[in-house]
Amino acid sequence: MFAFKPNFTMNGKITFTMIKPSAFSQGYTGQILTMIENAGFLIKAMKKVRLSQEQAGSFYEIHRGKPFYEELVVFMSSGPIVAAVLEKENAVESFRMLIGATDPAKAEPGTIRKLFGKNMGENAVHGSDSDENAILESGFFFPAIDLL
Ligand code: IDP
Ligand code: MG
Repeated sequence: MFAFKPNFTMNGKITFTMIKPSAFSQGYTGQILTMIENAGFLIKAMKKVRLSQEQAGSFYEIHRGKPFYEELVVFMSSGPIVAAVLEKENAVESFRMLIGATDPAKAEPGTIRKLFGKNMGENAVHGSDSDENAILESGFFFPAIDLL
């Protein structure tokens, strides 16, 4: 019949992002998506969703036990987010450059976190830190078929 080959997920060409509740509620979604597209990323999948505390806790499982974990889980479930899978060559590193440092105060001028982040927690957007996590995080929100 037809062979399902999600090849693009395996070759460093995808990353995963979320527009966090603070940026979404302040009306920055359009501007952030425009910056992402203007930087050469193709949106492969996207949706607005509200995470439960349980879902947010599970997404950020890797940070469980860190001092900011509870605050992060409460914040990420405090309102709607936009989750998206992005495609570009060298996607993970390229996107981390576009968003800037975790702390908006330390982010380079012109980066998304510098422009739209408030503080270390409410830093406007998420970006995957590795190809492996990009695939895991994309799969948390989207079935593979949505990425074709
Ligand atoms: P990253 O988002 O730049 O990859 P991580 O260290 O993976 O940064 O942390 C995940 C998220 O947890 C950050 O984006 C931020 O929202 C939150 N966070 C990280 N460190 C702190 C902190 O020291 N205080 C409050 N929130 C933090
Ligand atoms: Mg991270």
